[in-house]
Amino acid sequence: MSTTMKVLLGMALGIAVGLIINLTGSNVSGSWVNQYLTNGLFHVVGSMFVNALKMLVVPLVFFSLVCGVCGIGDIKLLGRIGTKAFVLYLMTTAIAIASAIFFASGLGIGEGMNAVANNSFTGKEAPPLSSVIINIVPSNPISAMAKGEMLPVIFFSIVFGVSLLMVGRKADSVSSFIEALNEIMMKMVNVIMAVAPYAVFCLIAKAIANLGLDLLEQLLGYVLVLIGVLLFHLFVTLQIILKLMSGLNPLTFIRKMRSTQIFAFSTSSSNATIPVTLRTVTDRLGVKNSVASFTVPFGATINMDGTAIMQGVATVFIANIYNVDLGMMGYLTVILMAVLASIGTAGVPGVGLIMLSMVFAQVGLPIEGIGLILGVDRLLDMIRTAVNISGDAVVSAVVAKSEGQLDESVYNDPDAGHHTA
Ligand code: DAS
Repeated sequence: MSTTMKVLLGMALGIAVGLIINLTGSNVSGSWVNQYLTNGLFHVVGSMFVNALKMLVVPLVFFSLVCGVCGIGDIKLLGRIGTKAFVLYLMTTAIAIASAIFFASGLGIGEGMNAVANNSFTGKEAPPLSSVIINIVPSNPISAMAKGEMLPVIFFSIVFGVSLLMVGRKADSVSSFIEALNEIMMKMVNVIMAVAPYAVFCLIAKAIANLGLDLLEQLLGYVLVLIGVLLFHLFVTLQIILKLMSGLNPLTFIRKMRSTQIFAFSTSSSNATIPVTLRTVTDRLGVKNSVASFTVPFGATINMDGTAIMQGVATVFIANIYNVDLGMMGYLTVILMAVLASIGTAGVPGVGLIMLSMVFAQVGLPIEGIGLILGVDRLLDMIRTAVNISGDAVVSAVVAKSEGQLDESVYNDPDAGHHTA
């Protein structure tokens, strides 16, 4: 049985057990159910899993970012094409999360729940945006890593990666050592995610036992709004950007990208989809390999519009569930964090959720809120990964067109590259 199915099964069982506890009124304080199950076993297992997610964040971001920058291969590539791609990737991600926060807060998902966070809830106010920006540059990178301050860690990782790239061959041993460590981190994500079905059972059972059917309705709202915003971004926002910035036909793009999106959906991994995205972007969209071979892997590492949308919708949802008013500054910080988090998120299953703990910590939301959405995340990860790679393909086409590196006869030929699709 696949991890996705196991997580869904864990969620279903958690809902059933949680509802039995809630509807039979067994969760009254002082009852053995409350003491040994809801705030006992379920709380302990769920909190340990959330801690394990947080444990991965710093090393995952550092090694995947340094590898992502080193993967550029040639510092000159960071020139015109790299700058265009980098700016467009950040722009599409910022638009994605801004639209997510706009729709999610406009639709008021999670409002009226007034859940009480556990004592682990920091409740700290979101720091003013000016101090967030100043603190991007760490005075002590090791201290920033030790404290899990992610913006400085991301800044240090990028500078370290660029410097490593500039040193060139003399640092080859360091590059391969870091690549090995990055592989280890990817494997560690799989190891932690293998426990997810059991953790989902405990986290959902505890949440439903405490919050009852209302939470289920709110969770449905979260899922539907998130899917709606993901599809809006994929079929409206990205297509407007494609049309306005390259003049290319969006309908052709949507038709030709379908098989690649299905592959991304089934693997939940942008990294695993890189070869398929690369082949589609070159053989079917007509992007020259000299551009695609840089923009596609670069995008798989730093560009995650779908993930940023999830982080925007999830932040609004959890803030409403716990009745926390983030305010405009709070949401601007979320946009900055999610854009930077997407830079640091390698394209493997489940990492978007791991980075969500970083966004929550930055704006003072209870990390345990992740437990409320964990059960549905595996399924949503499939959809947002398809959105992530579509964003990579749009930017690749726009950059290639602007550089005269896109063959429009291939783009407009319905059968181009069909044999290799
Ligand atoms: N599954 C990740 C990817 O490969 C995205 C995420 O976890 O949000 O793009």
